[in-house]
Amino acid sequence: SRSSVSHGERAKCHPNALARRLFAIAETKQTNITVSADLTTTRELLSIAEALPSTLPLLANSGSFAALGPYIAVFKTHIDIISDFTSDTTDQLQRVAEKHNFLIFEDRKYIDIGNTVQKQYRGGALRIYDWAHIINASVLAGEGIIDALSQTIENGEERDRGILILAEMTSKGSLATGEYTKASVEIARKHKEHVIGFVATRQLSADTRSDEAVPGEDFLIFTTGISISSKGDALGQQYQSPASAMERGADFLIVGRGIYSGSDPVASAKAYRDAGWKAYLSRLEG
Ligand code: S5P
Repeated sequence: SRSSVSHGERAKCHPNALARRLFAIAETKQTNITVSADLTTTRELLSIAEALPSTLPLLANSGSFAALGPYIAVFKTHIDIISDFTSDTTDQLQRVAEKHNFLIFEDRKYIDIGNTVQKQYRGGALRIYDWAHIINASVLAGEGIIDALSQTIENGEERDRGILILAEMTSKGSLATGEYTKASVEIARKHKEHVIGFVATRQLSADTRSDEAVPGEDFLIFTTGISISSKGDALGQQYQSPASAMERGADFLIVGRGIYSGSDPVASAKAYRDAGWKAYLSRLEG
């Protein structure tokens, strides 16, 4: 199965340039970790990515400086929770991303009609298209949303842009199941130039795909709801371990509080990276 193929091999023949770049990053840095940096100030966001002297309570305990850049493949943001956002926030983040060789994923979860999401992606105060390599969208409203986002990418100057379809969710009672998840895969197949994969809790294309592999099809699975120590939170989040997620077919593990809310985010990032990479290597062997 394709899950036993290495990132390096997948990078060689993947049709999408951004996916190739991501596989190469993972291979070079030996990490499949996406940090979900759900922090609420520019300073916190930047200092968790890059070594900045931190006097903030959240990171002050870390002893030295938090700097996750070297240990992650992707840095995931919720840019609309930053209380002091200016374009400088994302300008600086882009600089750090280049320096540490990671991609930026804005977890905006587009969900509206095409005309609206184009404005939300391209413009507004956040100008997400300008700085986020990866975005995600729900197909609740149908296929048009993916057409709309793809069109924005095609008409823009940046070539290294990719879409993940939100095919499942980790929260309790999620309705993103069954037919919805199946439709997510079908829509992705029609938009392979720009849809690089899914946010999902398991390998999806094998479910809807019969035995024969579709040539040129290689969707990336980003799995959220990852924790080494917790089973969930008070608001319905449900966690599985890095090993379990990798077993189910994850390619990239998205970790939020498991990394940034502890007393030593760098040590936590290393622990998740080691667990994720070990599981990846044993999948290659198995
Ligand atoms: O199904 C999902 C999809 C996403 S993108 N479940 C999720 O939790 N997420 C996001 O992943 C969520 O918005 C948050 O940013 C992150 C999980 O954070 P954690 O602190 O629970 O690891």
